[in-house]
Amino acid sequence: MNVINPNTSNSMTDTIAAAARSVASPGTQIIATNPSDGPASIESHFDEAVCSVALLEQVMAGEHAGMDAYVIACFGDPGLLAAREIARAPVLGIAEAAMHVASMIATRFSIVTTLDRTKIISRHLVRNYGMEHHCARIRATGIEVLELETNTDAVFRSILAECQQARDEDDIGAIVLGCGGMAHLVDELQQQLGLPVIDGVVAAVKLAEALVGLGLNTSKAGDLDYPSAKHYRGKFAHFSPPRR
Ligand code: 2AL
Repeated sequence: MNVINPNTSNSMTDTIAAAARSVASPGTQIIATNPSDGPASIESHFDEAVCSVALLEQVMAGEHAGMDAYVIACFGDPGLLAAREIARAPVLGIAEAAMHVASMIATRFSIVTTLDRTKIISRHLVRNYGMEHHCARIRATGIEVLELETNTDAVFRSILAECQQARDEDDIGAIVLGCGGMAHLVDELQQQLGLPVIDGVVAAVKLAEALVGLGLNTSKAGDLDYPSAKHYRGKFAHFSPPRR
């Protein structure tokens, strides 16, 4: 399984890889990657658009190598539907996985994410995934994505404080963490909060294993079929969808 961190932070990829491996079944090989080109962190629509290009290159390479599943380990699920179009194997986003898992163990959850401006990205996903009934509130901590890598006590305490407010004010049964770089905090947060805290990385890994176990691939009947063959010019020529 290829767990792709679409930002270029190697240390965040290590955090994500450790979380993924902590839940992976013995027969699952976790290949954690990040592109070498692109934004250091993803916290705007622009970051998302730019990172998607390199992310899709990784999925294309994975398809050539016969990868059996992909996880897009960024909470905006950038490039998810485009990745599904070019992949035979299942592709899961961590926001999608976390929200679906949360909705199965609690009727209502809140999302605790990074910067205020990223809330709109989560809000669009909540709507797209039909989670409006389940998502009580989207909360920002004001923490930048790369600050999570500093792993300081202050960062943890800010996230914990926002989660405590969510627990006490939002009438919820679970909290969804709104960044792949929060994966290492989930156990400690859950212990201190006394309610389920869901990290999308581990949720996506387990759901991807389930889909692989069920023998299910991305449907090529309908809108997720491979893009129709055409020529892409210039530096994007290698993306040209082939005739199949
Ligand atoms: C993210 C994430 O998960 N990784 C990243 O670079 N940005 N999402 C977020 N809401 O900050």
